[in-house]
Amino acid sequence: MINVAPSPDWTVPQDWEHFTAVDHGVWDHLFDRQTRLLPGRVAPEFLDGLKRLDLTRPGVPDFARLNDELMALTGWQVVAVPGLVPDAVFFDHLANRRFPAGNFIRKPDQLDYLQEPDVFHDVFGHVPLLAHPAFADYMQAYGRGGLRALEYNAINRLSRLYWYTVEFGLIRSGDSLAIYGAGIVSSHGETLFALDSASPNRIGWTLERVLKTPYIIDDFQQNYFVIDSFDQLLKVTLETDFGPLYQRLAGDRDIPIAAILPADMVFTRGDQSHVAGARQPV
Ligand code: HBI
Ligand code: FE
Repeated sequence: MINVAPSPDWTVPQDWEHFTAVDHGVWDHLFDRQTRLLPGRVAPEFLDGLKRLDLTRPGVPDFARLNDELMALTGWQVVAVPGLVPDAVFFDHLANRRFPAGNFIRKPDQLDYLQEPDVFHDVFGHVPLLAHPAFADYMQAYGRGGLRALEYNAINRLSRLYWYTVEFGLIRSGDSLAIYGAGIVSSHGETLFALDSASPNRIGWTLERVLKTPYIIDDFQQNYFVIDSFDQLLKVTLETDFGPLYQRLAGDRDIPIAAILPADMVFTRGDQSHVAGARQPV
């Protein structure tokens, strides 16, 4: 990658023409693998977004075309960035309904390996739900909250909300659970693990619980948090004044990463029924 002085918002032209046939082949391979796996496992709103945004067309998506559709649906846009951008820049994009997407794709020998988010994770993983009005508003609220958290020195705490919802969230779907987090839906291994493995905890989502729970970035998650609906996520986030909450939580210890608390609603595998405080069978 060429090192250029970044523009203040870190965006670069997508320059769609720079993607090679090999790049498009990687997209198609990953796309086919995930879209075979996802029906019945992912929130229906995700599949709906894929279809409405015409993401089923082959190849790395051309952002100009994608943005026409996305803008019309929810007023969001996708902008290209070279890779990870500073927190303040990332939050400012989200607060203005722009999603920064890495302007590169993993190599064919790295299909399951990612050091920085690439266009497959960012666009396939994140963008379909941006076509859903409640989720679209939630992402903007998160961006605004991030800018505010910078002032409170509370990024470490707020980033857990993003992690356990936008990246690794589960949602109730009838009597069972479905995935919606981009880190899961863009990963073959974690799609299976998050729903089927006996090892991770699946816990009813509450805002305070996730703000107090650390996470790991280099393996499948030990905790997944389950929302009732995207409306719930949006409502709680909009109605909470995070400033006083950060202050109140400041003295509290984090919850050990794999712990279950008596107040937790724990979802069990199989029948996916839930029992407060019960540990799921292992
Ligand atoms: N930059 N491009 C990109 N993508 C991200 O997901 C991202 C980022 N910068 C910061 C960041 N995420 C997170 O550290 C914040 O959510 C805290
Ligand atoms: Fe992501």
